[in-house]
Amino acid sequence: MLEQLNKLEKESTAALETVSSSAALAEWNKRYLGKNGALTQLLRSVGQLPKKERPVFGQAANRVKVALEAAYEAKVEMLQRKEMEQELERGALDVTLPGRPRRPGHLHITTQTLRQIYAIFAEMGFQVYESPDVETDEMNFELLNMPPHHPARDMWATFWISDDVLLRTHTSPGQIRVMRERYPEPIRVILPGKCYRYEQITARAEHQFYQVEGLAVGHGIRMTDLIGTLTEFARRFYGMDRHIRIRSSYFPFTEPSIEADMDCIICQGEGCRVCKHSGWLEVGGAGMVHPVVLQNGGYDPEEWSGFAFGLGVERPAMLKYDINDIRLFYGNDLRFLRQF
Ligand code: FA5
Repeated sequence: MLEQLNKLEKESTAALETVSSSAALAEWNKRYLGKNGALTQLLRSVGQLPKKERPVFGQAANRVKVALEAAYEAKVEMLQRKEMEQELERGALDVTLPGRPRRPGHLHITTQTLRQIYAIFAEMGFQVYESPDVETDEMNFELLNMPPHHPARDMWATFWISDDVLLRTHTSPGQIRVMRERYPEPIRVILPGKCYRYEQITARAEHQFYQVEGLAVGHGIRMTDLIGTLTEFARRFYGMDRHIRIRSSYFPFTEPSIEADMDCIICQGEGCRVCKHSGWLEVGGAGMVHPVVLQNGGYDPEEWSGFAFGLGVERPAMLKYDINDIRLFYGNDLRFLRQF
């Protein structure tokens, strides 16, 4: 029987060498290792041997079984690799195809506009100063010369958080904060940030939007400095041939107060739909810092003077890039955002 076992080992090993497909391999497995395979049958017949020969045969048969099973596993692996290679050659899986690219993100149009504004004012010597979005009634109104019940408070529809805490309606409270921090230094800062108003949302008005406040405090600062600064801003932002006009206006924290307009960038002052046929577009509100406000910031109005202005951010961007609806800014529609 040992001889039979040796013969079987030689024969099955030789047969395995010639196997070249999965089907043939399965057939080989059935023939030698399967339930009724040659090796299995030989193992079963061990009982016919005289008792003392059984251990020697048993050991030999087990060795052959382990060897054939290992050879079988190796063949399975080899055939799988071969089949994969053949499939690759046939081109079923083209591993050279580029992956799906991820588009790199980019800065939001508001951030881009803010950075343009920072760059323009930086060249005129203005630093950026940030102040909080959540403010007190005192900062947002009282210290800006609007005591409780002052009718001018109605100019800003307010989101109140409690009786004396609110979401700032404008960046102007930053004026008080920066003055109190910098006194007795002269000041030249811009204060950018988000503002919140309890307002109807329309194509021109959001309830959250950005402003950039400007504040200069020093000795002998005059209205002409303010006009020059706003003119320079308009020319750098919209184009060097812009003209500015000044109208008188009212803000409780500036005296005198003005509105600055520029000639319409669409019709060059002729009159069109964008400027509502007036020839002029709003740039922002401004004025000379009110003596009460200077005092509240710690600066003696007898010695110091200053100017302040408040610019929108989305509205200037709408004009510059010809955007007809402010709601597009924060609608998160990539088809809009990717255009800038
Ligand atoms: C003010 O808020 C004053 N604090 C500006 C100021 C500062 C005057 C310093 C004098 C000295 P006003 O409410 O006009 O002013 O707002 C200023 C700008 O914010 C507007 O010109 C506009 O561009 C923008 N703005 C105001 N409300 C909205 C809104 N609902 N949606 C989008 N932009 C707005």
